[in-house]
Amino acid sequence: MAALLSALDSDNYAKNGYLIVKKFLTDAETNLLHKLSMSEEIVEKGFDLNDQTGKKTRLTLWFTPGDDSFGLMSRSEKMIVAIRQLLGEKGNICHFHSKVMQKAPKTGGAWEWHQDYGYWYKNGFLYPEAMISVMIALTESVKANGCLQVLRGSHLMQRFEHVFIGEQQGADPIFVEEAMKHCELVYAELEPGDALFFHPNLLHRSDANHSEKPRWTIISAYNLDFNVPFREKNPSCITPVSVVSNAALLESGGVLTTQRDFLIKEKEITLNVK
Ligand SMILES: O=C(O)CCC(=O)C(=O)O
Repeated sequence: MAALLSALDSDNYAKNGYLIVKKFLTDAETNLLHKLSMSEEIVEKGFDLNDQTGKKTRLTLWFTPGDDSFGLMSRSEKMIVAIRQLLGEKGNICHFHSKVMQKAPKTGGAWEWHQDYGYWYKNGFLYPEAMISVMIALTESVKANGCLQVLRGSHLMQRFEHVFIGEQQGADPIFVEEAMKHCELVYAELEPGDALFFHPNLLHRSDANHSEKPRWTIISAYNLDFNVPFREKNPSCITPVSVVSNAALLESGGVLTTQRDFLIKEKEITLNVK
């Protein structure tokens, strides 16, 4: 498979802990996924997480990447090629989970400073370097509607202690304060179709959505199969993905499978399976 990222992209990811790829999805692909993400089936399978002020952010999370349009996107050749370039050749690429993040206008809540590996460590994954997240903007995601903020280069500080802050797990605030003295705060603004690849130890957060516009994204998380977690019961994260062509997403015409292994809040959220 041909390389998607340049050597400079890979260097920037290693140095900064994140990489923005503009127009990773075409407008047609983005519109298709955006429409599906607003369907009753997806919204209804989601759950709310309260931020500290009581504002809610809604997410719908599933593990196995199926044959529907979301699964075809997360298994597409361009996605897997890019991840291979960033994670290297040490193992086969597996899909841990994907989630549709729904930040409603005016009411969508904030996310505390955290590292994804703050959660995933507790699932028993031992090798953060074998993991990565990819956020794709389905709507514009900018400062006004609560885009992701990152501390550039903070992944090099390794994992911080995470504690429950309301319903979310946040990195120890004293350490975050210190990290902010060393790292530049970047608002990772995205246009629809742009992708943000980020390292599991990158500190990130987002503000509530105070604007009139929704902020919808999808985040897919991946793992290399040698990184076998000792507390995660869903096998998706150690099952190599079956790669599909880039054309498959549009060819699907917008298909949704509701027979999925969705995360249900009541049962599992307290086990750190975000
Ligand atoms: O969607 C957001 O603004 C933040 C999401 C996030 O930080 C995460 O899923 O790890």
